Amino acid sequence: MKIYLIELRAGHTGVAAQYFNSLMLPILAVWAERLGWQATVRFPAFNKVDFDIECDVVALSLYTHLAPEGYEIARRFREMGKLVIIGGPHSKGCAEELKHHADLVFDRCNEAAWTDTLRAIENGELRAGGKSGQFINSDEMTDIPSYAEIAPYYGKGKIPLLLSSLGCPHDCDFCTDWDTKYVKRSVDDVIQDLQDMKSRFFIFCDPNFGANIKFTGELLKQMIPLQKKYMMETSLAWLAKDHYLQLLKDSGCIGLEVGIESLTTVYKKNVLNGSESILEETIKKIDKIKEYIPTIQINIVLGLDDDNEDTFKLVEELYRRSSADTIALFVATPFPGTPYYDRMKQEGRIIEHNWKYYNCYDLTTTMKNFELPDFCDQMIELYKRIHSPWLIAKKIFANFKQYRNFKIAAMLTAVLLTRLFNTWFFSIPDYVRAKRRTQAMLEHREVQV
Ligand code: B12
Ligand code: SF4
Repeated sequence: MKIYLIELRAGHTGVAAQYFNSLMLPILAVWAERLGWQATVRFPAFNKVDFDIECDVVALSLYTHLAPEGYEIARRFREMGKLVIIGGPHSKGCAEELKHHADLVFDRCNEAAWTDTLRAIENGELRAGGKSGQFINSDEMTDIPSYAEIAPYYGKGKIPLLLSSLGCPHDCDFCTDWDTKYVKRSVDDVIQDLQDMKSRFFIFCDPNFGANIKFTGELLKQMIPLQKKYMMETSLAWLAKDHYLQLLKDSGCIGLEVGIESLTTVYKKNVLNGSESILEETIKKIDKIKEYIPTIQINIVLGLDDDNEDTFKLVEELYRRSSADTIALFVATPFPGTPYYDRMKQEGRIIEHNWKYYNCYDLTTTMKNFELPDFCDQMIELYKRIHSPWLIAKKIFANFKQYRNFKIAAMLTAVLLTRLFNTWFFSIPDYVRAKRRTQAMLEHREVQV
């Protein structure tokens, strides 16, 4: 039998996202082929989905902000008599809704559940076209196929991604991984994957790389002789010790994204102990990491309940004063299946029900300390300040002064110039539009009350 696996992409994605694909669909393809199925994996935008492809089953992986487009794709395939499966981040906490759009719905998936499902489809026990879809129960995934097996489905010319662990032991209330089990892969398997990987550069896409210090220390030690270069996303917790920073450097880490998340709300993953202000503590920690790792991006979420106007000044100060090279801003978004969503719903604060706005940039809830249009103004100002030409020049110069590496300085220049372009051509116009939209929504709400 034939399965067409699609991870829907936004028409306009960030520059970084165009250079790599995700791993879950190639993993599902490997498991399907082990059963003798033929699998085709694609990562298209809505208008590039191939509806003429020959297949019996379509499996869609959906992010929440792409759910409306995903539902339309599912509808068209179902009209053609295909059995449609939906999984991915959106399905966590949204299974009931998804049952109206798919024949089968997964909110997590391991090989046993996938294999049983495909066998049941082969035997005719699971069929397309029921009135309501069926939820398939699965345990967490604990094993993944090797890189050599995944690579043929991953896509040519893309930066390889690798997982050293699955899930996360932390419980940040806004994250869909807040309740997942943390599972380490075996060090030997990861090293074997790296040996099989031709590319010298790759990215670890673990939800929280380094969550287990002992395991990660062992892995990094064994990576040193391979002389690869890599980047990853992590939290501050384990980066306090010189020993691990040295290991990261020696094993080839050239960049990391640190999820600081907030300067007002404390998340356990960052072990900021509050002995001095979060701002000062964070700056010190970032500067320490920078002694070992040449590029650092900090990720910040704005609009949390403890945030107020001063928070915007603090975020600017954090970027200006620390040696972080880039900063990415996200708006607190209540993704279904998270404690944050449940709380926002309970407090009656969700004002936007169209999933397309759940993209971490648009506004979807009321905020405790802001009128929404004022929040948009603050975002516009912050974007302008953190991407001002002189601050960009200062960041590039500081990086070059510390590392004397032309390649890295050139890469940083390209990233920061793209951010400058995006600020004026996308972010500012987006927040001007968001301001109008929220104003209209709030007026409509007042009229209804
Ligand atoms: C790495 C990562 C990225 C990377 C790479 C993404 C990629 N495609 O690999 C980058 C940086 C590009 C990225 C970008 C974004 N990301 Co991201 N990302 C992650 C991260 C950290 C890990 C994802 C991962 O690889 N997990 C490992 C795999 C194996 O697990 P999994 O994806 O959870 O899949 C499991 C199940 O969902 C299921 N499953 C998944 N797909 C399918 C499909 C089928 C058919 C089936 C049956 C099962 C199934 O099986 C798996 C095992 O149980 C997660 C955070 C997290 N903690 O999980 C966020 C996360 C997925 N990202 C998120 C978001 C919001 C974004 C952005 C919109 C952010 C932004 N504004 O820029 C963009 C959108 C990109 C896009 N596609 O349009 C959200 C998604 C929330 C949601 N409900 O939509 C998450 C969950 C973080 C969060 N805030 O909670 N991201
Ligand atoms: S540490 Fe990262 S992956 Fe883990 S729960 Fe928090 S935000 Fe999610």
